[in-house]
Amino acid sequence: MKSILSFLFTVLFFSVIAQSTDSIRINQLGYYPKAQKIAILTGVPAETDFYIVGDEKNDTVWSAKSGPLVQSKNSSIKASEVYFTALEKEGNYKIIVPLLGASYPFTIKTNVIAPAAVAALKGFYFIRSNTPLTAKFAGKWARPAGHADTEVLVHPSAATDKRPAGTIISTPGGWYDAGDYNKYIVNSGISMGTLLSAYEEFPSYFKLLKTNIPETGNGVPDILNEALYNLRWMFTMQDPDDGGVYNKCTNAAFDGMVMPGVTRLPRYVVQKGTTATLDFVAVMAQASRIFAAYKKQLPGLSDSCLKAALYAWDWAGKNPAMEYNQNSMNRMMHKPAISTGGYGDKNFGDEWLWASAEMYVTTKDEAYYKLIARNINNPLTLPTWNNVFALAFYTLSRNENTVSPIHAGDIKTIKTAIINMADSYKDHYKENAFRTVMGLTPKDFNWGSSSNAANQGILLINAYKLSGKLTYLDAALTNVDYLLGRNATAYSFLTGVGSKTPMHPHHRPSVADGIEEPVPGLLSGGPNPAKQDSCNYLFSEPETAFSDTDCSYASNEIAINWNAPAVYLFNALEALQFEAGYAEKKTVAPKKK
Ligand code: 9MR
Ligand code: 9MR
Repeated sequence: MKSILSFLFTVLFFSVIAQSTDSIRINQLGYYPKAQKIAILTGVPAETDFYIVGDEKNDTVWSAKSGPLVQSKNSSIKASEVYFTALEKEGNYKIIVPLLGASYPFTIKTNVIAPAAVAALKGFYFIRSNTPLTAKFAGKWARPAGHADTEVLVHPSAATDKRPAGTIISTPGGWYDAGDYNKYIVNSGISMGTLLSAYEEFPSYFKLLKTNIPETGNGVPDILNEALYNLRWMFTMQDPDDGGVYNKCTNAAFDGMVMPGVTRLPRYVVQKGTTATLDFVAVMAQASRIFAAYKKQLPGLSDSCLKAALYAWDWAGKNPAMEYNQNSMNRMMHKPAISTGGYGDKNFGDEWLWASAEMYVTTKDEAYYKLIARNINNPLTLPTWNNVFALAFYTLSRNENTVSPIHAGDIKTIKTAIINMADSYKDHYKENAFRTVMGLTPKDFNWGSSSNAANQGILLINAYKLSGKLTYLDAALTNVDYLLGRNATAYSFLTGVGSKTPMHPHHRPSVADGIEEPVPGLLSGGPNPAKQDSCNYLFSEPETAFSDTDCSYASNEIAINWNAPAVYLFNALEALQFEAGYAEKKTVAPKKK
């Protein structure tokens, strides 16, 4: 009895401690020396005393009171701000709140976001499909290759005269989409577009970034090496007989929660579609112009990309609105029925815009501009897998110099749209309880909400690039803080990065590999009050509806279209920290001879 009581006491004691630590919301990596520094307290009155102590000697370096209580718009939480921007000295720290205890440790230093920047990109290596992950690159997460996909069946929905149902084709490689083991062209589209754009925006930074993958050191930047792994798979998804692109390479139904390659169920390529084909066009066109600079290492690649893009464009012209509607496909009694992710979308305007923008910038052929002009006046929205409109705006403004001066008016329209949207973020985040751009509206919290935070950050970075105004970058940084822990859940959403990170993502290898820590560098989907998975959630409000259980695919899955904008955002800040004045470049003292 006594031991039960003391056990209960211990459990209670530690859960109170953990809750207190969690009540001090910080960026769990830390802050750049000269950037804005904010932490948020919850569950305490306004103007609560706090101290900041050095991690090792525990001497107080800063003390003040938190701000007034702010009611969050996205939950019942009342928050008060801890503001310590003027603490610029590099070091390891903790925030002490006598009412609560100590925060997780954090660091103030140059390159402070680098662990997240590298890990998020490395995350893509960990979800490569048909490659064995070796200990040299994967550490304790080494595993054999997954699905080979060298014998994939043409599903009846995709049958043609030349490739009747049951034809065996080979479509190996590529990343797994998410927690599941299927490979979807639509979601590859936005993910590849985002990674390639990150490179196109910051080439000199990425030329130096290494992620310890098998290709590292081959003369091609690792972000492009990683993208190329998936690009090679995308090529195989184009029907050589007509240029159209299959929606996905998939099981009929989701695999169980087992390691990849354990199940040997048949794999299929299913029906071609206009969104898949146009996303393919956009990626191939963008890849063609980016890999043109690597002709020595990758001879012929750039030309092959353009050829594939042109062929797919041709198919899309003949099939301008072919929807992938999995339910109606299944109603047509095609066997087997397909129940994996649909990524179905019946609005084609944004895919047409993105594909024509990439084709135009790569080829400078005015014929593509006609389609750009047709769609350009639609409202700018945050990118999602089913709305890639913004990717066209980013590409056109980034490559302004290749756009003919006769379209100067349109470029102005595009820039204004980006700046206006960025203003709506930067002008209001200081009113937000967590002082982040994320969560200005409860609508930010849906399936994959973490990607909204990352994509808002990217929008702001584009605005900074266009205007040179640092306030946009300051605002982008608040969403870095959000993703790394300054949020209503107290989680840093990137596995393995930060003190409190998801331990049970809906990710099959992380569940099945017998290793306690999940595969690192994967961005959890984040709060989603719709809770479509009906799993166990402790909280249900928009910004708290997060469940770190592997059941929860609606709040705690991982996915390539969420990791890609995180790669962009974290690396963009690392790339810009010096020109922004957030940090000073260390001059390395010359070595004495
Ligand atoms: O694992 C699947 C995940 O990748 C999807 O996002 C999710 C929604 O389509 O579905 C998951 O699979 C579940 C299926 O839908 C229902 N049976 C249990 C499966 C594993 O949780
Ligand atoms: O990210 C997708 C989300 O927007 C949809 O609401 C959801 C249900 O259709 O599907 C999500 O995508 C999943 C895909 O269908 C299968 N692989 C896992 C993806 C992430 O959960």
